[in-house]
Amino acid sequence: MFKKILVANRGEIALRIQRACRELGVKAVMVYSEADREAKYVKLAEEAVCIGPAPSAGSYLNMPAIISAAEVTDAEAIHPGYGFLSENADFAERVERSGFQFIGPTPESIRIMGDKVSAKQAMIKAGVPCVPGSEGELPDDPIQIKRLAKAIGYPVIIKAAGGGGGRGMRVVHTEAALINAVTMTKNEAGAAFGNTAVYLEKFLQNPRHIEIQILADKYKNAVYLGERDCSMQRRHQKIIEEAPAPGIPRKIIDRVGDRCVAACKKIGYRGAGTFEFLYEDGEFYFIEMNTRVQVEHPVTEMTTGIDIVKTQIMVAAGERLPFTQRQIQIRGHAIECRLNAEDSHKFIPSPGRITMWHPPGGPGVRVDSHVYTNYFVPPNYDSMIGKIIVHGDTREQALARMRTALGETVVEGISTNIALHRELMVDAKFMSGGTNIHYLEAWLANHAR
Ligand code: MV4
Repeated sequence: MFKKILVANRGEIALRIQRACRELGVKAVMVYSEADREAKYVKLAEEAVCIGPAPSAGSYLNMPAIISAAEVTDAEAIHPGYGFLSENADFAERVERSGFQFIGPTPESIRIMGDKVSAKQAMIKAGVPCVPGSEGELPDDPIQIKRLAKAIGYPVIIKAAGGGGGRGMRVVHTEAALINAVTMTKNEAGAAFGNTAVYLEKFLQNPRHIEIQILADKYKNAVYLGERDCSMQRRHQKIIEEAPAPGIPRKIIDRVGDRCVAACKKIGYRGAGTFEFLYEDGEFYFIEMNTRVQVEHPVTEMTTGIDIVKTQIMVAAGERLPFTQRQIQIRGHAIECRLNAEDSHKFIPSPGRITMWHPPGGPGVRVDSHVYTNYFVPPNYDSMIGKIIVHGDTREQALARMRTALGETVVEGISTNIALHRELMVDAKFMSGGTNIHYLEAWLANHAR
């Protein structure tokens, strides 16, 4: 095991990784920007290094500053968390060239999955079910493009190879609109990602967003830890996640989970990863893979009892996965509500000083948050201030525990989205389970204030 690792992130995930290090007996070096001097995990750290000014470009995205911090503190490995440099193949490469272990997959895996065309081609080859589409970059010839779209059937969606997470997409309903839409998407993609490659897919109108968590070691052992339902989102920002996905038969999950594991073995994937799928009419369709730990990892930790962050560190250190697929059981139901420093209905960010922080507690309640009373939420970063995660024997019990937890939570001094979560936890459709990716935006339109 490593003696010391550097945590190249901020906020709740920095604290989460620090906690995993403590449990493993690994020293954690925290890095922070000038805006994060007062962060809880910096105060709790045995070692912390300031890596630059508040804007991320000079600090959490500053590769030389992060690598220098690892050098001066004698860290052996770097955990990138999520966001920032976590899915940057060049960063992973520079980390390893400087003699550190990158706690994540190889730069090559990150690069393949970062290009959505090569990711999809790798998945098709590995037998993972994908959305019917162009199976590669679109050709330039308009006649061939039209032929492809006609074969797929309208509506179709044009996606940029360099996009992902909702960036660089355009839905097309008719052949008359097709070529202009391809040209526009290519131009935007060139400007945004420096890559004009686009591909075509059948547009699924009312899917759910279901993802499969996997863990793999360096010896081609891989397991899946079940699924998460992340359909409750607004503008590609998830706000509630849960596991298991309501109403999806276990045998369908197991079938797709097995395909994900086979794909990991085939591409030599290592570390934690997530296969994102759209789920419609009983079928799974791969869309993207995330090569990092995700915000919503705790719901899977609650239903499997497996510590995903600890396992990431263990496999990066060269240990074998400490469990087999047969030993992984899904128990009960978990729900996560993301707490954001923002207006509950208008979603305007609300940074500032938290004058009162009273987190919930009790059986089956977990709070992952770096904030405290008198903490100042800086305006420079994502507005998420923490997550409340509950576990119960059944979905009904988890919902009841979440209602109680949200009722206990007090955040004063800034606006938060707690009121929205309280309303959604008593919404009849959400309570019955299985709402699709459009549900929250439609609900908000009907609950305008
Ligand atoms: C789609 C789709 C429908 N059909 N692909 C959006 C984010 C990116 N990861 C992929 N996205 C979508 N791809 C096909 N073929 C609908 C979406 C989509 C979406 C997906 C997941 C979660 C929320 C979403 C919101 C709008 C659109």
